[in-house]
Amino acid sequence: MQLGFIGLKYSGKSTLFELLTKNHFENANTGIGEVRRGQVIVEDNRIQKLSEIYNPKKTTYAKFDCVDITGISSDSRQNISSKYLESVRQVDGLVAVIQMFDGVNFDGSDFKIDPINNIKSIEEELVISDLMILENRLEKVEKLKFRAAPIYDPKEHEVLLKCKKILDEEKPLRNENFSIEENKLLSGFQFLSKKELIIVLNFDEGNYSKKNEYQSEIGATFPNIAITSVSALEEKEIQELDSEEQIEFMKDMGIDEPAIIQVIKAAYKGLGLISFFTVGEDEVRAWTVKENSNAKESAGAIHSDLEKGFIRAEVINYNEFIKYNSLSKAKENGAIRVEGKNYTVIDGDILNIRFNV
Ligand SMILES: Nc1nc2c(ncn2[C@@H]2O[C@H](COP(=O)(O)OP(=O)(O)OP(=O)(O)O)[C@@H](O)[C@H]2O)c(=O)[nH]1
Ligand SMILES: [Mg+2]
Repeated sequence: MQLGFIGLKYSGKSTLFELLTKNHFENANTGIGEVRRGQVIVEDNRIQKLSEIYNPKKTTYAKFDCVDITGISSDSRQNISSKYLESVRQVDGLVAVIQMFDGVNFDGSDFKIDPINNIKSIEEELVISDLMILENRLEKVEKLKFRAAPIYDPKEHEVLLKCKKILDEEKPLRNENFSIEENKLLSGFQFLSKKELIIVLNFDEGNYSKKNEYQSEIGATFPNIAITSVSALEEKEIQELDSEEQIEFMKDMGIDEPAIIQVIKAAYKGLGLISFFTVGEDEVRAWTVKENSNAKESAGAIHSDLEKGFIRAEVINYNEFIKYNSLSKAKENGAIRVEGKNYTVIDGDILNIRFNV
């Protein structure tokens, strides 16, 4: 899974990126449009607890890949649609960082806090960028209209026109319903406005206390977008402290939940993801799959051999497991279920895959 950070110049993308990745990133970050890649570890108390119980050789948390891009001011829009946005085409979800503190613009003028217009212009840029790609393709498809399949695919033509209608109304594609077939036809275009968007309001210490007012106002204007509030710079400073001091400073700041947890939660929700676990003396590990994945597909997240040779899964949810603290005790109490390939895995399931290669 990959997240891409977008937003105006100086909004705090790199600060948030560094906070979330805890400095697990490549260092290249030089000019405009340059990308920097890193990893966010998905902190999960359940993995910590399982690791305490199993004391395994290795504990592996789920991870997100993140892409940080040096921003461009909103008034050089022609650049934004090309190189800058190209770098985020391959990501699964977009994190838009919105500046909620005073500062200066690219040209040295004073920055005015204006999240609603800020978000609108980000949406606009995503829509324009998609429209450019779509119109290009549409032109080609229309030229091929009288050729035989597979050169001309009327289904593709139809879905492109459907998208064009939405984008022409300046609406993002993400809120529309597409069939599985339509999604397949569209997947190659990697439309940006079709990706899940998460808004992160980035406050400074002075403005952080106004976060609830802002969030509800913005939420009313953009009801379909997940919005969270952070103070990236302050939290980055807090991250340097030892853990007891961290808790105290967070409390002082009125931060109920660290940015990393908030952003990960929003990403899981927005992208429709869940975690399942595997446990043992060698490794306790979290895996990330799409909601509604079945046992066989989930086995495939671990290894393709497990999917191909899938026989059955032994399943117990974490919430049930902690009543016993061991699989053998859970088994004695009949708490472990045996499920077939069509079982829908839910968040927190501990799976033991039986397979045959
Ligand atoms: N007061 C305050 N300043 C912040 C906060 N987050 C970032 N900044 C400052 O804003 C400036 C820009 O932050 P960056 O994280 O580099 O912003 P960016 O979005 O990556 O900028 P570009 O890569 O140039 O597009 C830096 O001087 C940061 O220290 C914050 O939460 N509060
Ligand atoms: Mg940056």
